[in-house]
Amino acid sequence: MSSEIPYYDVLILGAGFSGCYLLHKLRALNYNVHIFEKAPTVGGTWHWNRYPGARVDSDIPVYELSIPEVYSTWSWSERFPDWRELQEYFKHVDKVLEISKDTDFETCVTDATWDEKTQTWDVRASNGKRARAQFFLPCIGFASKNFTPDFKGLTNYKGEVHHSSEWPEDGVDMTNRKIALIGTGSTGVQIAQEAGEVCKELLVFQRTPNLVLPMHQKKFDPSLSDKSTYPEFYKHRLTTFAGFGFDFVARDTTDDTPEEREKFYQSLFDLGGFNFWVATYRDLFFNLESNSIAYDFWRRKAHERIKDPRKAEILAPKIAPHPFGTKRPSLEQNYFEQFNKPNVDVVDINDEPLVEFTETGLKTTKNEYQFDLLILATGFDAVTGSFKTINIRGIHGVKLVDKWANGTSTFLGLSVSGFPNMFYTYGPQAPTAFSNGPTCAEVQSDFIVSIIRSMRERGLRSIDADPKAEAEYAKNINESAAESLFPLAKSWYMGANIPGKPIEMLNYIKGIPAYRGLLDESEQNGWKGFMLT
Ligand code: N01
Repeated sequence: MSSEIPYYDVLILGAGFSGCYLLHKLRALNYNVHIFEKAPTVGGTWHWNRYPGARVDSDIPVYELSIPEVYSTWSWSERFPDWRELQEYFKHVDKVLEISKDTDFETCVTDATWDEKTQTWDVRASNGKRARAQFFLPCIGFASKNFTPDFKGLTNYKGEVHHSSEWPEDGVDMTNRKIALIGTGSTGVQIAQEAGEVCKELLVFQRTPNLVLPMHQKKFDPSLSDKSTYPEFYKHRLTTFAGFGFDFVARDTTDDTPEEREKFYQSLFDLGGFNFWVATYRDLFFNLESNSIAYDFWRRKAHERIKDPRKAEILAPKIAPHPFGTKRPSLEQNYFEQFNKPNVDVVDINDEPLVEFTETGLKTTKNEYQFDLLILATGFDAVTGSFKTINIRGIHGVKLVDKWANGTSTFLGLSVSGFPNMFYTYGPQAPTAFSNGPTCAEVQSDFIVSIIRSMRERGLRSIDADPKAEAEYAKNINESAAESLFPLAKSWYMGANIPGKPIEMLNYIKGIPAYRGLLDESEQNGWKGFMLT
């Protein structure tokens, strides 16, 4: 091994939830472990997503690491914290776990190559940093490659333009501005709520309505949180479908009478958060008729709040844009109320498609709009896109992007055949988008740590997924999606938001307990599905 190139047992990419957790756990086992992080700080996605209103949609204490040293010394101020508080949380994580000590920041990895001869990964970054490692763990999140559609004439527009995920650190003053917002995903909804409060005018260009759910934000009194209950809660979190600590009920929608249903739906709305999505009837994602009943309730609730019938029909149309919950519902605090203001409007771009940008605004097939601030909340090349930002090459120099060009295949949503000693977290074919982030990150990280430890104990150098096991796993992902309503929505869950991307289910949809069952089965059977040497 060349003396100039640092060697690590384990090299992690990314200092978000997974990266911090893995570093902590592996360091405790005396591994020589290191992180390369693109950002100047710890925090992963929460370093980049600092647009107005950016806020997590999982509540507290669900959305935090289960590491006692971290949670016992930290208090949140709100049920759903915003990006500022999350950045503070990560500073705390860094202080308690000493993440920075073993991290190279502002180190954007461009290449990672498996070296068959030395059985190590050779990893290079754009700032010239390079390292070799026995294990390479990309923990790069599912939303690190943002997406700007190829809008005609966008470069002609002379006003200020920002993509939500590259928001300037100094912020953008939206006061008294004429703002155009494209995109109504989680990000668009959050920005609209902030922009609507201060703008001169806000135009929201909507292609698909967001079937938003009430957040029911509340302030926390730290003295009231009983941390002694946390260990039990974190165990319980692992037993629920989405790792949130609550779960679907063991009834189908039509098992209840219409009156019982109304009461039940209302109780879920009153709880707030994702309860109406993943603590509802168990057939929501599988039965179109049941799903329509949920949609009708949701629509009635929306229409009660939107005064203008034209806007109400665009924001909550009679015909559901897609089965409820098959695109991610965002949590809102006063989204619909923004549209009750005379200076806030929604433009249905299905009714008047965008034609082109001009120097001062944009033209649709029916109108021309003027504005001085354009906000693109147009999302991400989600889940697999993060891996396209790095040239990852496995056995015989095969590129990961080429392997996945016509469809994703992984084993257990954390390894890829032909890419030995590489494990990723919170990415393709894992519970990712259907899981609370820290839950998924910890489940996968614990499995990865067990593998690495077991290999050391057995004196093994390399591990690769068996291609047959991988093919079987990938087939199951797609078969289970085909039995659900998810393929009926054009969503980033299915890769449908990016032109040309294969349409396929990118996530494991059977929930955290079933996923953990697969990991346990592999571990208890001598890492079944893997080949070890
Ligand atoms: O991105 P999105 P996001 N013309 O892809 C529209 C996480 N996140 O940044 O729905 C016009 O959901 C697109 O329209 P359509 C979270 O998991 C979490 O909002 O494809 N419009 C859509 O409205 C989230 O789900 C949090 O028809 C176009 C929007 O742009 C994920 O990240 C906060 C268009 C993109 O929405 C992604 O969220 C933020 C076009 N050509 C993000 N192309 C929290 O936890 C796209 N759109 C709070």
